[in-house]
Amino acid sequence: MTDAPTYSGPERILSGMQPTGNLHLGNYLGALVNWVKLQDRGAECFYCAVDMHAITMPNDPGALPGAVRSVAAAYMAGGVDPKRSSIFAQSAVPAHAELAWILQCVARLGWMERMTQFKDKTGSDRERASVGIFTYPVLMAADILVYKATHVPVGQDQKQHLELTRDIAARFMRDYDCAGFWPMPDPIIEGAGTRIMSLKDGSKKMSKSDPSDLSRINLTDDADTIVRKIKKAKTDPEPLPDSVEGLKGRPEADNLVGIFAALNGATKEAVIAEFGGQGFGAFKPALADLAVAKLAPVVDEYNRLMGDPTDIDRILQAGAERAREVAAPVLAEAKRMAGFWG
Ligand code: AQP
Repeated sequence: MTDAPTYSGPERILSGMQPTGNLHLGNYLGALVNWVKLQDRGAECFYCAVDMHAITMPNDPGALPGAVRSVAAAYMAGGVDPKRSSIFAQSAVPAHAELAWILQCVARLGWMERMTQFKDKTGSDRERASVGIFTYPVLMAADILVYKATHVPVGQDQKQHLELTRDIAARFMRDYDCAGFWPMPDPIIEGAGTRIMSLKDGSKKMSKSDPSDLSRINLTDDADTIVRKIKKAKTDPEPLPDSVEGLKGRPEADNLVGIFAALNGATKEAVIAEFGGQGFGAFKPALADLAVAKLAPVVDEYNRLMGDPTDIDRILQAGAERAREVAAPVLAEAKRMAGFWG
């Protein structure tokens, strides 16, 4: 018996963020810092602003193109280099949507119904949710597979969607008898910042759509705002514990320690070794200083880039051209295997 062929193509990196508001510290520490590091891996990188995902929830179409530019500027301000990575708008590459339809016919309803983010995002209002918010993990699978991406740097909340992508790829290759056509994309969920929580409620993830701006640090916040938000962040009355285990059951303390660790490229153990036993009166100013030192250059660069929207558009155009080039043969092959005419 001969072994089924496995994927043997080049490594490729793909990830994206929704242009649904200002990017925040969670997006930055959970995903963007890893995107930047991965540019040194030698693999081609594709980083898109997923505007097709953005319309799954109520949104302002007039603001969407500007939001895409803002996301692109935030990527670059955070360290994504357009000379080494393709930065583009998802909607500028129609292959995402075309492949998504084929993959919707491969994914099973039962798989989709297990997606926890759909339940979180729609809550009790499920009947009024768009079909898009239900099927968007399949579009995400298409975003990844259309480039044959081998690695996908994301935050913890996207782990389940990556597992779904692998299930869809495996099922497609089985149904269409094309083992080795797609890689099994690996999530890269690394560092102390893979799940940054709200500054106002340690049980909720930091999110663009949280109505309270005090719940998050935006990548557009100036130094005074960052300091104020950290000062107002929810904590408990106890000093920081002497060991990381002592953070259990203290979600807000755990979150602030995690943010410090992620900003410093360190571990929670290292933070506890330095601040264990100290109160938030001492820890918060140190965290605020660190956050300002790390984020102020990003905010300055973002503001500079946003001053020249024409240049951002030029980068988005070039990125989309390269993305279309890579996606076209993958889509053509998937269509051929699905038996489409022509
Ligand atoms: N709180 C977080 N901690 C760590 N990583 C996070 N990510 C998002 N929030 C956190 C990661 O950022 C990337 C882009 O996320 P997204 O913008 O596409 O969508 P999202 O996960 O739905 O982010 P938001 O902020 O919660 O947006 P809204 O409020 O619009 O739904 C992903 O890699 C994600 O894991």
